[in-house]
Amino acid sequence: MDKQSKIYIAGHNGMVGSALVRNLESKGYYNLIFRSLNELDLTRQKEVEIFFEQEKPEYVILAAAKVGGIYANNTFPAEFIYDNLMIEANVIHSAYKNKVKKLLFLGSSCIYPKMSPQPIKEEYLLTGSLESTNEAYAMAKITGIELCKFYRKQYEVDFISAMPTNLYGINDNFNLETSHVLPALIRKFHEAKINGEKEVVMWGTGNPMREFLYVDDLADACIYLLENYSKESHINIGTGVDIRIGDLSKIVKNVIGYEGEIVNDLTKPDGTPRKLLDVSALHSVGWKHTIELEEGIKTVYDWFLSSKWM
Ligand code: GFB
Repeated sequence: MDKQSKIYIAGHNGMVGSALVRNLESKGYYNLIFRSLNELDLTRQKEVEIFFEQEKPEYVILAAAKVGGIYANNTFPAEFIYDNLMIEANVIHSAYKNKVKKLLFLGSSCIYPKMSPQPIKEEYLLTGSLESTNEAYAMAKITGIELCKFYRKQYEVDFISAMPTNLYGINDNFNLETSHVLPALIRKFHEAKINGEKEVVMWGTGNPMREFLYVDDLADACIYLLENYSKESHINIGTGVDIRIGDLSKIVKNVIGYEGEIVNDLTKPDGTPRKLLDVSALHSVGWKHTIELEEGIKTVYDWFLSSKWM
């Protein structure tokens, strides 16, 4: 990739897409193109075809997706599978038709079997049953990997896939019904502190383990892979370290300075017990994360205090 390469970031308004734009700009890439949802609906095949024929991007990062936390995934599975399948199929096919030099598809660590051995190696894909709370999303993301693999095989295109672990960062979704755990806890502890509430409710038992990567690290890894990785196999992106949700809630509580109690809502699902990624392939390519969890949470909390969510 040259600094003048024409790079299309699909999903540039989201938490991941906006971090990709920041990272590319900081590295001097200036020929970036994007479209907001009301300009281009990626689930509409014709719109995507016209966009690619007119713009002819040289590189594509597919960070557009319907995403959400455990409750949203479990409650709206039809939307999660349909929207994601359509986006992936339309963008990947148009990228092939319009001779895109390289495409990076972003998936998720939930593609792996629920009971995978830990840490999870790339080759564990499709070796067991999926976690039921996010099966629809996982099926769509697995299909995205397979699309890249088969277009690579049949058409010899340089389409690669990366599987990030659980992400967090600025521009995250803090809606308590649809968000992931970290923004939810930040918002809950903050509001409880401000309102002098005696307790904060955490979903599930607090026993599941999760691995968290700050979104600016993820963006840096993506650009690094575009510049340095061209293999058929998808590659994991994570820190290689995980934490109990119960312990995570104590860190967030301390960062925010809330002094009340934490109680568990056992009517809410735990989801998969553990999904720690094996990041040895990523390390051997030459990339490692730099932002540790507590530091990242402090940055997000500062951002949250002056965001639209306040
Ligand atoms: O982040 P999260 O929603 O998604 O939940 P997953 C992680 C864990 O935190 C679960 C618990 O065990 C939740 O029960 N948790 C505790 C909470 N309190 C809360 C809360 O207030 N809100 C939320 N949201 N969780 C998602 C998948 O799974 O991970 C997606 O559904 C995607 O498909 C994403 O893969 C990365 O880690 O369980």
